Amino acid sequence: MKEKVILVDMHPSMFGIRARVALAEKGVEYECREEDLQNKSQFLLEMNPVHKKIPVLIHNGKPVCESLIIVEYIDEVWSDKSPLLPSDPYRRAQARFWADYIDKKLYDAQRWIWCVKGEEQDEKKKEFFEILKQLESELGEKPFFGGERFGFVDVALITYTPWFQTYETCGNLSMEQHCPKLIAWLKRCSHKETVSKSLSDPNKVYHYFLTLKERLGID
Ligand code: GS8
Repeated sequence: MKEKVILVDMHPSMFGIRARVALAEKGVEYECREEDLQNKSQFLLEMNPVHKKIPVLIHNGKPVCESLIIVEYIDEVWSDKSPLLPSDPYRRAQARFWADYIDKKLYDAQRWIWCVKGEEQDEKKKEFFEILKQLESELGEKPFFGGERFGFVDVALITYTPWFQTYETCGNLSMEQHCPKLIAWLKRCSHKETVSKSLSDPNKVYHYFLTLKERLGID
């Protein structure tokens, strides 16, 4: 049977990137449906009635929601190529731990760009870099979080990297100065075509950020 794969996505957003990278790693062809989150389609509401968020992967008519669950699903279904999660149960648990850490800690911490100013912003920024330092320490001397190979944690974290330029502009800072190991890791990841073609353009991300800020009335 010919596979039918659809990805409901919205380009400058973070989480769709995870599904894009995983599908590219596996060489899966798919149809991308770009969503307008200000005017959600009936299709999105039907495919993700609980959260009503992108990304949603629809495989032969069946929807899968939540980006990390989508990545695991892709890894299991197209298991013959480029494994993302380790086969060893302990290493698999560790990979899930770090991906969960990224989702629980980093998403909130990077929100300093949205609303807080002055001392509060400095505090939040400090927390943000502490989390990135923790991730650098987990990376250690390995080329990728997955070890010699690009894997699940790399996919989980790569989604934030098109926002680095926005963090730099908003915080008047250099990501390379704060976390040189992560920047070197990002360069290694970007050498992979599966990654470079899936990442959002940082300029478009920054433009999207400014538009959204204006719409929300944040200065
Ligand atoms: C988060 C998805 C999400 O926030 C995941 O898939 O990992 N935990 C989920 N999606 C956003 C766009 S990305 O910023 C979204 O769809 N927002 C629409 C809304 O909140 O109404």
